[in-house]
Amino acid sequence: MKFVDEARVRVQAGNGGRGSTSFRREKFVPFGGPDGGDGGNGGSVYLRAASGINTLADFRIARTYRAGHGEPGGGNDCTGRSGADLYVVVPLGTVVRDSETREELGDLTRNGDVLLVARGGKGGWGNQRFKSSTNRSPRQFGPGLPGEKRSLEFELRVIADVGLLGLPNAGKSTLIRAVSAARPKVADYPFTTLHPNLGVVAVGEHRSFVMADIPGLIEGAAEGAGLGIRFLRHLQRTRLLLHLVDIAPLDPNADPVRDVRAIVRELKKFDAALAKKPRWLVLNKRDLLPASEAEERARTVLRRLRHRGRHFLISGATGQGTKALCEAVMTALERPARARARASSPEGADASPQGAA
Ligand SMILES: Nc1nc2c(ncn2[C@@H]2O[C@H](COP(=O)(O)OP(=O)(O)OP(=O)(O)O)[C@@H](O)[C@H]2O)c(=O)[nH]1
Ligand SMILES: [Mg+2]
Repeated sequence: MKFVDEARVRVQAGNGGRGSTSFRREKFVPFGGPDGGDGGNGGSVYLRAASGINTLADFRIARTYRAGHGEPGGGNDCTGRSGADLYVVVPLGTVVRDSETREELGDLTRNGDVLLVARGGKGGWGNQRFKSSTNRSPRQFGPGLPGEKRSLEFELRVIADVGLLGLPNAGKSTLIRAVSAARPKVADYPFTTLHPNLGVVAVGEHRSFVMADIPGLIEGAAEGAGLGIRFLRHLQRTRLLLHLVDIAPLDPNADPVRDVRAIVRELKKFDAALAKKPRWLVLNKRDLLPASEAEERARTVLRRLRHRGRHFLISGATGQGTKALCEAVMTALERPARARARASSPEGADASPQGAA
């Protein structure tokens, strides 16, 4: 199915039913008094997150989701039936905003999370509620309140622990294929990947993390170059970024250092918080060079970038170094949040050349 990560929908809760005006009429009971029941409440509209779906494609056609109306009250103190609530199922990671006020109404990140988006109208009072010592045969009734109506915007941000970042052709999809069961297309032209792919990376028994592969990023993406930067939203929930760099680019004029910097600039333009996430450099395609030259190039790139975070020299194609990379990612994710924050600060940054194999 087509991947869609933005949608607009309208939701309309049910109206409350009208209260009833009725009087008790019974043999041998004169002046039976008012007995009009209340109207039923209108149904509400809720969103419910479910893990089975991973796109907003179902919402491509804008439509209105309506809950049921409450039924009118009846005589003999009968309350009207309430309108049925409506649960609209959305993918995990859906951020919900009111289109008019721009207010964020909720973020559904866990399976089964429920969010009320339009409250049903209360049923109106039946006439018996209006009786008093001075008005013993009231004819008033409550009309029932209208249900809430809203226009919503959904934005899907996939839920992953680690995100892959890099120029087109850096080898992101090749890496996720090598370490998980995800099967995104790999090809030697830029922008092969057009939407995010998620893969579960198993590291030994009962230890795993979720990796997100997104379309490649190029300089000027914030201004719309290439596929733009909108896909970066899918990295916002991750805790760690793996920045893939091709150390043996085909183009003789390509400069990996300049490219890394360009990507960091695009990250900052999109979201300063994203640019501050721990980012490890993954120098890829080592199989294309003799080992000594690959290591020499890696050293040069790291020195010129003054990269203080961790780095790895791998080949997604042959799998060399990918196991060590995944082990390190897993260990970093397992560390308590406080220790992680310390490790990613510049002072605590890991300057030792570990994981270089
Ligand atoms: N020799 C070698 N080739 C690689 C390696 N990793 C990727 N490639 C090749 O590089 C090309 C691009 O790989 P992809 O995995 O599609 O790159 P990507 O980063 O996902 O690219 P986009 O989806 O366009 O952003 C393909 O021809 C891959 O076969 C590697 O480690 N070694
Ligand atoms: Mg790709």
